[in-house]
Amino acid sequence: MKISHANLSRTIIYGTVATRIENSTDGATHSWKVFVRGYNNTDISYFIRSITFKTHETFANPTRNVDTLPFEIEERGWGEFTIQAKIYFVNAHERPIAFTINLKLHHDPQNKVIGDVEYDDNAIVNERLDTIIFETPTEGMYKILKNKKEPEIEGIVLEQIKKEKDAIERAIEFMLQRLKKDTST
Ligand code: SLL
Repeated sequence: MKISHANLSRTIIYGTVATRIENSTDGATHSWKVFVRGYNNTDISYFIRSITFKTHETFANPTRNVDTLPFEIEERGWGEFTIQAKIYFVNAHERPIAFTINLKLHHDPQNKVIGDVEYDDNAIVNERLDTIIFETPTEGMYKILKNKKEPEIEGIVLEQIKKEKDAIERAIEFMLQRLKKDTST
């Protein structure tokens, strides 16, 4: 059975963190990690059963499934690429969700740091915050989510989310005004 208009959501943070390897002998220039975690590193395993990370064909066993915390894999390498991630939920009937994570080994203006946890000064971090919306969850999933409170997002992260939301709203308003103008001429 499914519950409609459940209006439940969960925040996740995902990304990569890399550090340069000095005097490498095996061709690897960086050690890196790809991860999916909770805000402030809170436990997300009460609703996520496992996460599959599909790396690059140049790696041995490119597809790896992680079913215990932390949901991450560690590697060494020399190049950047896009990782395919797929989240499987604790209730096996809940549809898995798939998305991509960009592995970054170099500083880039596109890289973002959410700011809820600390990293080494020289780490190359690229993170995104996202919300999983359970619009019509299975009954089992509904129960799991309903019985547990999400950590509250505070401080600078909350401000960032608000800013982004405001920017989106301004963009929508701008488009609407433009459409109005176009149709009236
Ligand atoms: C590039 N399009 O050319 C990318 C591919 C692949 C990175 C990057 C393998 C490490 C290993 C590795 O780092 N692959 O085999 O140990 O930049």
